[in-house]
Amino acid sequence: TQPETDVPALVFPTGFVWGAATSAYQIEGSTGAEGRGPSIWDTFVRQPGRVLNGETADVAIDHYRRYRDDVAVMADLGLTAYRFSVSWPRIQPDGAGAVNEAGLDFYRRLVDELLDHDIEPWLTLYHWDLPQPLEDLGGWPLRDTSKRFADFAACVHQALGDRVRNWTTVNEPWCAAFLGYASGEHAPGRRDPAASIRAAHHLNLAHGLAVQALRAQGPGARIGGSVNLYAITPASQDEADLDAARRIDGLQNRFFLDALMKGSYPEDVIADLSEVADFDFVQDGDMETISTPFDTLMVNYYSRFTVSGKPGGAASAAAAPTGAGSPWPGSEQVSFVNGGRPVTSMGWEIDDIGLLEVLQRVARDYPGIPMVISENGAAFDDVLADGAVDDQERLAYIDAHLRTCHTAIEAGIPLKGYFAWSLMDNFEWAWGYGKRFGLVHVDYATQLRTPKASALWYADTIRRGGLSAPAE
Ligand code: PNW
Repeated sequence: TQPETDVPALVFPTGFVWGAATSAYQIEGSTGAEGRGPSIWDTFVRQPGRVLNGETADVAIDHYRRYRDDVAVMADLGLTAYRFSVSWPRIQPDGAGAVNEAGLDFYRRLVDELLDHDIEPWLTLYHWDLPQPLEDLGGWPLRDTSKRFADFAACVHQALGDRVRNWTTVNEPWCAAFLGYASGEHAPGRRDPAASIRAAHHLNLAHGLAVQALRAQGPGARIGGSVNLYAITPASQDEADLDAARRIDGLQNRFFLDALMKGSYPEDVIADLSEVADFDFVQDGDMETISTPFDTLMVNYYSRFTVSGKPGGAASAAAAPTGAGSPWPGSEQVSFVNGGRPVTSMGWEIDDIGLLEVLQRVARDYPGIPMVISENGAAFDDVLADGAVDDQERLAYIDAHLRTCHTAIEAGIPLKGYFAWSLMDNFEWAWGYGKRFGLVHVDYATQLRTPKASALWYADTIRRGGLSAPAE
């Protein structure tokens, strides 16, 4: 192998954001501490059969108490930015009204610690931990939840807007709506396709109302809308497979992109959903609210889906181990097959070219919006041996996707940053602690953090500002 020189062959632009991401429920633990209320995930993990091995996130990786150590790890890696989410039930235990200052204080301390280490905080307002009292009232299928979210957004911005510049509204509305309310593999675990479409609309509305609530407090915030996008390939050129690909692209990608960026829902998706939903929940002005201009499209990218219109494949590309319904309302007959690529331990196809397709597609169909990769990464079965984790597969995954980012930037696509998912191993939702996405290994028995080979390589990449030429 060649020695790593300090001049990388693939140089990223000055100011490129080099980050890593986490979310509150997956890392914090201390779920009963200092006035925090219950979230839908606290309820869900206690129901039998919802999470592999019945694991909970009551302790998770104890970040609530260890955040100073974790910021020190980030500083060691040389991250220029850290993406995290705030726990709504820590800040508003009832989901509305009374504010728990102790909850806000935690994020004030975290943000100050980040700023002290020259790490830019990128704050996500909602990463799936809805206060349980709001679910009891109806959850995301209920329109009022969007308004409660806008109030929450205003409250957090009032407390942290002086020191946090980058704000993201709703992480991956597709997952929150369809894994939460259609397939039921995520909290609150409902299997009600009609309700899931209402949830999707109200998550979009929550995004738009939050953009307006933040803007109302002044021009300081740079606001991001989040989507999880996939490259999608039909299993063959048969009409049934082509139609399946159109349907999945419609529900996964265009339903959210068109809403946020164009203020409309795609006509073909509305038609696909005609047996499920009549869209009577869309009120005058909603689509204008949802498409209120924002600053950055936060793109989470993991994989390519290969889809077929014929039975025989899986009901989804990413199904939980606990069994679930379909997360594809109106298109339950579509089946997911392997396209012949290597997979991660989630079974997700590895395809960095898919990331380029996704970025090109957004740049072409929704021109002008700056983009940031807000999540990208892979789970593998890591082995800690002699105090180190030699995770070459994860390193290669991130290397390949960063090369694609460089290609995209060279092609003129306005890509401003990259956040690896995840900074540390953590609670992987329905998979519990069974899947490790971290750059940093966590020993769940001792909470010891150990940077993996991928973390050391990422630190080196950040320090040099780019990547070496590909090995010959
Ligand atoms: C994203 N799917 O979740 C989330 O934003 C993270 O919290 C999560 O840990 C990460 O990706 C890895 O899973 C997803 O079933 C969960 O298609 C499931 C799906 C997609 C994204």
